[in-house]
Amino acid sequence: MTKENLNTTTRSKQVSHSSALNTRTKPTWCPGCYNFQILAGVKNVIAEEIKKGKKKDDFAIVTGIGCHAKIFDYINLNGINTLHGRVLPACLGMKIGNPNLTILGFAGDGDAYAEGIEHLIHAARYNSDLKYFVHNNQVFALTVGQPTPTTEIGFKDKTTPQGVKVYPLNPIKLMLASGATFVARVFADVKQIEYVLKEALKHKGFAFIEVIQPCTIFHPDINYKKKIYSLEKTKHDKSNFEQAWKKAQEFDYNIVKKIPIGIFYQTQKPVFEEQFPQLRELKKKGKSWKDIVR
Ligand SMILES: Cc1ncc(C[n+]2csc(CCOP(=O)(O)OP(=O)(O)O)c2C)c(N)n1
Repeated sequence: MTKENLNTTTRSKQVSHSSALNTRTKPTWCPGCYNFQILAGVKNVIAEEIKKGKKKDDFAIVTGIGCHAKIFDYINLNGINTLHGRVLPACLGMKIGNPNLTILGFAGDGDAYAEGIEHLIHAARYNSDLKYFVHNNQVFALTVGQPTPTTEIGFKDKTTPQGVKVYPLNPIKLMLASGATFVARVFADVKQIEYVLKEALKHKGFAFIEVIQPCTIFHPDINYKKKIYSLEKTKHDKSNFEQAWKKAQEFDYNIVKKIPIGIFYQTQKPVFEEQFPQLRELKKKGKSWKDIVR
């Protein structure tokens, strides 16, 4: 494919000069945007996987629409830049088409918790082997900063001049209640992204990863960095649902006293695609439907 194809929604991206994962597209995120941290962390881990023997074509990425979604143009992997709110159905479709793919989804908080909320609940129930990042900057950033379901009470913008009046959604609690088998939250820092993605790749099933990410323009850091502490440095037992539920309540996305980060909960449940003989067969043979259907 040529560079001119970059605006198409589904394509193999350009192989570039320096690293196999780089593209020729220059990032247009704002200077200091935390998306750069997420991009670097993800690329580092995938590059490491490739070094260990995985092929580039073993991975696929799916993004929604928003600032976060530009990541699609900056990682040279196959995938779909899909519709706003529809990251998870696209991921699931790809997984059913080729269960051998390692699929990473990237959504914004608007994308994931507003337009796409129904898919999130069912993705947690299905437990398909997908890794899903939510870039939570607590605003619809690309459309210039309107509140999302996780924006704090009192936040004002042009669409909400009297301030947000409704209590924010707690996605960690939502995921726990929906049956997710891997529930994590990290801060948008390259090391934390690397850590959580490595753990998520080892996990068999749906991995929900929320990334707390201030938006430098529309929702700057409101003391997040100072209030974060790592669950891994406490006695938190990630296999204990009650502990995870309790920890999930420490940050309600409204009043920021302390923010636990790390893996809240991890368990094993049957993986969606492994319950169908046809998909198990594809997996065993390392094939996709296109290899066997004429
Ligand atoms: C179905 C649909 N609804 C609304 C929009 C308009 N829209 C485009 S980007 C965007 C904001 C995205 O916000 P978020 O998902 O939080 O991502 P961010 O830009 O903050 O990374 C919206 C509402 C759209 N493109 N499609």
